[in-house]
Formats: sequence, structure tokens, C-alpha cells
Amino acid sequence: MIRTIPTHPFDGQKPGTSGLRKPVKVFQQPNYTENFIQAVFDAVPPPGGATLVIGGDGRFYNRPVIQQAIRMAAANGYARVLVGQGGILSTPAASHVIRKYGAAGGLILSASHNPGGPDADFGIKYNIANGGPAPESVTEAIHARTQTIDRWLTMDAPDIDLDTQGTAQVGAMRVEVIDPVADYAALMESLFDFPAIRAAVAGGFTMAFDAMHAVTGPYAQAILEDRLGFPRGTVRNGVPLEDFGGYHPDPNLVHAKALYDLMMGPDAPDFGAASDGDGDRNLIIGRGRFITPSDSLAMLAANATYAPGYAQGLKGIARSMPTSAAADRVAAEWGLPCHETPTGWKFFGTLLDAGMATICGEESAGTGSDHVREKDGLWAVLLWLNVLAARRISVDALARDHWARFGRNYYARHDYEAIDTTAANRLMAELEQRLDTLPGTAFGPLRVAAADSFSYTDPVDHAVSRNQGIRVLFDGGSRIVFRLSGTGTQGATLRVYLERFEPADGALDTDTAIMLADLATAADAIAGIARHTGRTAPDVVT
Ligand code: VG1
Ligand code: CO
Repeated sequence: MIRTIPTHPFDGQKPGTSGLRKPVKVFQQPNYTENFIQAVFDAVPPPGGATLVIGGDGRFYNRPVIQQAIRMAAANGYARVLVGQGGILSTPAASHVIRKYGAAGGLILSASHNPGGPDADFGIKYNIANGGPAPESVTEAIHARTQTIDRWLTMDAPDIDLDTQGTAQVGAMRVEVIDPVADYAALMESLFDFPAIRAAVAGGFTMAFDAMHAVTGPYAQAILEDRLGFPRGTVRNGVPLEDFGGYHPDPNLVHAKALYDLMMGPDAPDFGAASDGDGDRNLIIGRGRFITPSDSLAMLAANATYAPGYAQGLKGIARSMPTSAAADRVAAEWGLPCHETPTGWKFFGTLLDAGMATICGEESAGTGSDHVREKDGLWAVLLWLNVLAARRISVDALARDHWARFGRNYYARHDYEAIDTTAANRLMAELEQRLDTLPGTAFGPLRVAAADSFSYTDPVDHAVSRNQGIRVLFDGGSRIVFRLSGTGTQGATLRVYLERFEPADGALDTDTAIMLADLATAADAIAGIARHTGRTAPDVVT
């Protein structure tokens, strides 16, 4: 029987860069989670006979929310729910399942790279029928509904057994507990030259993959160890834990430091990689050579045709605005269109659907293609493996070869975390007011050529997104970007993105911090970071 539960709106249920993210304790308030899920169902009512995909990254609170979402989906008229066994579906796997089974959409329960556990974060993302994150028009409708909601719908039904594959009935709705890995692994096998990678492994190629106790563990074991022949133990921290073992499942040089140290040490394997909480990010480190995510995007785009799934060539490349222009240089040489979008994968969806881009990427270690509508950590790892196997080259040699051809975009992101929100907003507001006065001004050896606040008009649906970050462009192609994070849950996080271009005949193998030192100084002079925040150094440099 369908039950109607009265409720009141909560403030702040506004999806950010990637879904609604809050501390678990916030989601645990009576009605809070249900309000948001009901707002999704009200804003995007299911068409007749609709399927909903539900899965998450295995973090604390996943299971109770999945059980509740299943009852609510039944009460709201869904005909079928597909849910990953154990409540597990990586974000890219969920995207694939939505597409493959023609679902109307999906709920992905994850706060991605944010830490998990009773005292950490939880999140809910809604993806649409193309498998991608809901665009802003939809997230705005969901948010609007959360502000007026007065009831949510559920059914009297017991929890279903999430741990056994099979079917169950909740009211008139069928629930199918599916293998979370099988469809995804088959998709990967259809894109990449698995025999070539297997041959490389048989020939002694070694790797270390750090799953960070997050969702990628079962996927990485099934693909890297079971199908590609890497020995057991190649996948480290492979069991998803509700608190990620107490770590921060963010694959960067701070949180994946153990992997970084291994890769820079004397016992480094040929290739190192890691993924994040929900499996959509990737970190790539060769023996003795870290590859920035922006470079990884460019290098993968330049070499994608080595993989069978991309042998026909690329239709275009897309990158988020703060991502370095390394990919633009590849696009220019190949005569491909290159699109610059705001931060967040939702902005790539229309380009991918319209066939205007094949490969997309973000500086935050997200890379993906038109095979799904999310960024995809293991996909990037497998494309790297395919390219290395096909070219019989090391990561270091590939990087040097790439820079010698295209030049190098030295790049780093400086994050100032958990700063006072008022101070952060003031910093950005002041910066915006100064924009007109910046061109022509010198900061040390750097001269500002242009400065603006990034606005984007989607070339497909013409949706306009304003205030997507402040760009300060210098003579010679160097750049600083300032923006506030839309995924944090404590105060504000200021992200400062530094980039300097060095042509192919320049200094291609110099320390990044040295190459970017003038830009870091200029960033503080331009934005008054220390003055506004009291911070003299970033918390995280990636
Ligand atoms: C961050 C990254 C952005 C990414 C987003 C979601 O957003 O910068 O590139 O798309 O996280 O990734 P922000 O607003 O905090 O800068 V994930 O892996 O959290 O779904
Ligand atoms: Co993620």
C-alpha cells in the first residue's frame, strides 16, 4: 500500500558540481534524504513502465538509503529498479547500466572523493536517461521542488536482500539485484585490445593499482587481475569499506601518497594508478614520472587510435575551463574541434550526445569518452595500458615524446580548504570588481593580457552558465584561474589553478613548482589570498 508521509522543506538541498553532498549526520535527519529523493521523482516524474538504476560507492549509509529509495520508487510508479549487488555500482558502471537497459535515470549514492563514515560525508546524484549527470535545468527543478515539498511517498515493504543476485517484488515494481561488474567489464573489453595488454603482462609488464578501499576494487580485480592476467595483489586496498579505511578516497599526490612514493622508489612497477570513492577519477603515475590529469587527457587523446574502440579517430575533444590547454594543442594539430566547458561532467553530456566530442577531461583527474556519460577511472587506466602495450613504450618516454612534439603545459592546482565562507565570497567578489583594471598590469615578470569571469553557452541546447570561475590570462599563454569548489561540505574551498606553457624547444623537464613560482606569487598579489583567508600556503597541491 502506498503511504503519504507529511514533511517540511529543508534549506540547502541544492545540488553542487556533482549532486547533493552533506555530512552523513545531515542526511540522517528525519525526512531529509526522503525529501530530496521525492523532489527528484516530482521534478522528473517516471514515464510509464520506467526503470530506475540505483547503486553507490559502498560508503556508510548507502544501504539504508538504497532500501528507502526502492520503496519510494515503487510508490512513485517506477516499474523496475536495477540495483547493484551489495548496493555497489561505480559511477561509470551506473552510467553504462542506465544506457544499456534503457532506464529513465539513476540514483548514484556517493560523495565521490569526500571521506566516508558516520562522521564524514554522503551524497546523492541523479543521472538522466542518457546516463549522464542531470543538467542544470534538472538540478534547478529538483532544488526548487525541495523548497516547497510537503509530502513523500513510500510503500510498506520489507528491505530486500541486496547481497544476492535475483529478483524481488515491491508492490507492483520489480527489483533486480544485478552483478555490478559484468556489464562494465564487457564494455571495457569491447573498447580495448585486451590480448595486447595480456601479452605485455606475460612479457613482464607490472603495475600497482590503488583502489583506496573504495568502489573500484571489485572492478579492478575482475578486469586487471582476472581478465588481463596481472598477478593477485596488483590491486591494493581492493575491498570497499564503509569508511574507506579512514582515508580520503581522492587519488591525488596527497591522499595517494603511498602509491606515489612506490612509483618514485627503487621498486616501482612500470605503471601506477588509483581511483576515487565512486570510480570516476584516475591518477596516472609511471615509474619515476607523474602525469598531470591535464597532460593525461592530452596524451590519451593523441594516442587513442591505438585502442580498437577509437581506431576510427576522434570527433572532438572537450575539457573543463580550468583544465590546461595541453589537449587544445593536440586538437589543433589534428584539426579537431576543442570545447571548453565549465567544471563538472554534466557539461559534457550534450557534446557527447551530439557527437561533437569523443574524449573529455578535467584537471581533477577525470577523463572519459562517449562510451558512457560519466568520467571513468578504469577506462583511463585501460586506455593508458592499451597505448603503452601497443607502442611498447614507458610512461616517461611517452610523456617526453609528447612534450617534444606539442610543448608542455606546466600545471598545478592549489586548494585552500575549509576557509571561512564569507571571506571566500569576499575574495571572489573583490576579484571580480578588479577584472577591468587587470589587463596591462605586471606581476613580477608576468603581464596580464586579459581577465574575465567565465560564462558558457552550451552549443547544443544553448543553456547559459555564468560565474564559472575567474580567468587571468598572461602574455605568452600562462594563466591563473580562481574558483570556489562546489563539492566541499566544510566552509568554502578556494581552488587556484596555475598554468604555464613551455614550447617544444623550451625547458621541458624542469620542476613544476619552480616553473610556476612566479604564477603562485602573482595569484596571491591578484586575489589577496593571505589577506582574505589568513592562509599563506595551500592545503593541497595537485
Ligand atoms: C570537483 C572537481 C570537478 C569534478 C567534481 C566532481 O568539483 O573540481 O572537476 O567534476 O569535483 O567530481 P569542485 O566543484 O569541488 O571543484 V567527483 O569525482 O566528486 O564526482
Ligand atoms: Co568521483
